[in-house]
Amino acid sequence: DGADAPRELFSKPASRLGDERSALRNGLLAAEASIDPKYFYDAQGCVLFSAICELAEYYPTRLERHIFDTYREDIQACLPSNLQWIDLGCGDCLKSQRWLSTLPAQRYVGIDIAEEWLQQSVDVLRNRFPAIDCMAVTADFTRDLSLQEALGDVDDLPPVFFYPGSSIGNFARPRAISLLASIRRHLGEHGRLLISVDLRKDPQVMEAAYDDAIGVTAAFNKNILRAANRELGSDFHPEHFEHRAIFDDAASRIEMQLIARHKHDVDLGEGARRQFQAGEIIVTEHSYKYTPEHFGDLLAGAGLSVDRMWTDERGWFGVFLARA
Ligand code: AVI
Repeated sequence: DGADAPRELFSKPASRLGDERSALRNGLLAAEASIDPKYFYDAQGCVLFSAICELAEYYPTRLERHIFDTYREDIQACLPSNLQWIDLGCGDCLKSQRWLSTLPAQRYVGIDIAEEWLQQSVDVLRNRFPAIDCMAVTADFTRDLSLQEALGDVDDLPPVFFYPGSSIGNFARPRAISLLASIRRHLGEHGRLLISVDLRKDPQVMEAAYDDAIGVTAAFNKNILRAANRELGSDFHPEHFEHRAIFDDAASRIEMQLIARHKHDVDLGEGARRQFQAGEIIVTEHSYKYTPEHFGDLLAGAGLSVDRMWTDERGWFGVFLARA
């Protein structure tokens, strides 16, 4: 009955759902099998991801909080004096709450794909900040960011796009550039993009962040197979796969993999089957790690220029402020 289907898929037309299902199945049938990381974030995956953010090994969330807390006033001083705060992938809106307590924001626009959660989270914000005009937009902004109506006249009220958490790091360059370019198109003269990204460091530190000692990330990775089973009617057994995270130095990215423990067959639904050999890999995620210079180049590739950058004492994580 679809009650367990990922929420993001609810309001989509049947044809679009069919396309996404085919894309998922084709990815699993390809010579180098892969699953789009968007399938991580079903109800169980969201809980596991929250747990990842609390792990000793997963430094990005903690460092971002540290940078925001340390430089909040400094960052704020670089933003327009009247603004609308555009929260990309707002989730529970908690990261933005800290900013809205002190920012001269007149409007808040929270954008997320998880519709039910989004309404609730934005209602909480509305109650807490009655002077701010809060609105919720359900959209997969990573594919289509058309916000003309929601933003109104950006010269009157410059938008500050807030894209934290190094989420941009999960996109390869072409998609990252196309998303950043679509943000740029909405900025106007005084609008800004406040975006965070994980920076390159000792590979051991990065690999541990994606392969923690108590196995939360392994559970998060394997959970994607349950999401695939729900979507495709496939019969993956998560315990037949092993979790691995490796840093690919040349591509400057962590690659998360699921490796078949032994040879076995998987029914992929609609008559499709695939045999996995022992050691065969399904790629589930890339998480790009940048130097500040390379992230500046990426922004420049989308027509954005860096105003300022803030980092932690070790230079492990970066917060960038950019303009058109
Ligand atoms: C959401 N995203 C920025 C996380 C990351 O670090 O790439 C997803 C994640 N995957 C494993 N751990 C965290």
